[in-house]
Amino acid sequence: QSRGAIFDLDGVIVDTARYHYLAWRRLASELGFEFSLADNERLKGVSRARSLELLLEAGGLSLGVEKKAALAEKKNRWYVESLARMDGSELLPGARDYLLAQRAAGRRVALGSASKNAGMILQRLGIAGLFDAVIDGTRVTNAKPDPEVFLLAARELALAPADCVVFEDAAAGVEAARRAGMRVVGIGDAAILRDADLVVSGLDRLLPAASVPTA
Ligand code: G16
Ligand code: MG
Repeated sequence: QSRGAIFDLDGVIVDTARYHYLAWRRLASELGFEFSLADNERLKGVSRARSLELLLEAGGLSLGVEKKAALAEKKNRWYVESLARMDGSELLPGARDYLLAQRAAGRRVALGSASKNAGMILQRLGIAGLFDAVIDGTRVTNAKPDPEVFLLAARELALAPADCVVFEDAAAGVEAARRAGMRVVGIGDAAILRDADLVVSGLDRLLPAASVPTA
């Protein structure tokens, strides 16, 4: 039985991937190329800087450091604009109930996200108070699949990595959790999340029937 539960944000608690995609597509369009939803798959769970590299690669562009910094900032402005309209209705099914169930079971709960906007997103969703520790893109140097984000989360929860279980939707995140020495529940497609200990389609699938509201 694990004593700590560490949750990824995008794809596990909320579907911000849609907003990331719209902003990246707008940037690609300004740069003169198309960026499809299929192209966007590779950007999931990956840092902003690395996402831009993948986008430019898809468009066959090679740009200088300063230009890239300006483009990443522009994309982030559009993304943050779209977050301003976000509220608790955008929580993925079962997310709030599952976080509450973890706390009720006495587990310590942490966020382990690549996003530099995670704090604001938790506030907008109204769930910031459900986390004992929040480790996000502002606090780590090495992006997933490096285990840094999850190791830091365990340390802040004052737990050993072996006492923690990670919930992740991206292959890079599953690898990061493995490298941290943690068990991992994949959220999404078992074919993509092959290295997870267990894969379910969403946190709602992990809720006991008794805690699913009947009315
Ligand atoms: C999320 C998304 C990625 C995004 C990254 C950085 O990660 O899945 O697509 O590029 O955060 O986000 P930002 O530009 O807001 O710093 P996660 O780890 O929550 O799945
Ligand atoms: Mg994710």
